[in-house]
Amino acid sequence: MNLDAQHPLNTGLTADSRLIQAYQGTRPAVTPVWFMRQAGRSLPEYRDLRVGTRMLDVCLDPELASEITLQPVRRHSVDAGIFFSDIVVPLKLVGVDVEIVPGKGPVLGKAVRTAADVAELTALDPAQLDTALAPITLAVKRAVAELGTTPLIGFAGAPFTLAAYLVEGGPSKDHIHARTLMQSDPDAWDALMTWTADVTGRFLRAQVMAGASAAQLFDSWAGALSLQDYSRFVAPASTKAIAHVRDLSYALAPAADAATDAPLTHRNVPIVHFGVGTGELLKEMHNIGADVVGVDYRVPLDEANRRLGGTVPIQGNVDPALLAAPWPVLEAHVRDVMKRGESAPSHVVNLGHGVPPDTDPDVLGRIVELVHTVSAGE
Ligand code: 1CP
Repeated sequence: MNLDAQHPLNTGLTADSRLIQAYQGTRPAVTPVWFMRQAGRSLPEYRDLRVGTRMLDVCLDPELASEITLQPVRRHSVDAGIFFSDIVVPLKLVGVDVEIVPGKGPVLGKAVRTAADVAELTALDPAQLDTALAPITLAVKRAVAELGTTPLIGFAGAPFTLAAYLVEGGPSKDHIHARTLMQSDPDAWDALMTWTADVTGRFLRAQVMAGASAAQLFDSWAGALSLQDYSRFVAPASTKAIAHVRDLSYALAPAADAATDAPLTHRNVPIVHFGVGTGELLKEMHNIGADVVGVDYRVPLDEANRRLGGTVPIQGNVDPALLAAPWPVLEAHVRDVMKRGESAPSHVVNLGHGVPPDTDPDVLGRIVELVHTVSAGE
């Protein structure tokens, strides 16, 4: 389905941006860079705005959510905004009892541990989201209107990462209850994953329809799984989640010197897939229908590219721990990441996971400058 004519990919505002070029597999003249968790606690202006507010209330306030989305773009001149929200927002909107506890993360009123719990959860109708997502649509529209030629990335949690929170009842280290459930009751697991894919897929689609130029699926905790379990118990649901945006396309404006009756070229909205500790899963994570694979800091990009077969645009993989290292150490690391990234068809510089909250924001600005000047050969 072609996105509407006002969408920034169709108006031409973002279709030729460095980010979208790189996501489409073309190496732009200057390498694009953005940071996972670039909005948030590392920014004093974010901390000021958040005083006395609850995280999920902020996510559902279009003015605040769009403002926070814009803060890191203004400050760091990154090549993309990432929509400020959270992976559990669609769960909240469909009626799940979930809160985001400061310093901890998402906490559920009740853990989903049995087939009966799954039946109770999946009785909540994902179609409700089509109206409940209105504040998200509004926030995306506001942010996109301000971003102009800078593309906005929409995002959602992959079914497994969301299921890990649902089954554990909150953050956990090795997601052991979720991994038990998939093996001990595959039918209940399948019902849970299918429902979650529908809920999170609708959240992602709403963001792209409202103006996001790319979509990123975060399967942050997929690295807890073996390749075999990932393929059997997770990949099919991630494919279902992505199917909600896989059909969305835009028309490339004909080049100025091309004959005006030349047929328009349609491109799919690019989809990025990222997880932590997923070095063994990279190929499978591409195969679920993603265009771009995000790589954490554990696998060097030339090796990641080899594992992916040499044809897949990659994103990553500066080690977040080095953001607090002396600049010469960090600079050498970023240059090494860029060098190794040259092996892939195209590369978007990012971190191997999110910005740590105590990061000096000036360091992020210095990385952006370094990536842009080094890649431009200045
Ligand atoms: O009060 C606060 O500041 C709460 C901290 C916070 C923030 C800023 C949470 C709670 N979520 C967010 C925003 C957020 N979450 C964004 C947008 C900001 C940006 O990227 O610039 C995004 C993309 C997410 C996605 C998210 N939430 C993921 C996937 C990405 C990742 O880091 O792996 C996950 C796993 C979550 C769950 C979550 N929400 C919040 C926390 C602290 C956590 C992780 C908890 C845990 O370790 O299990």
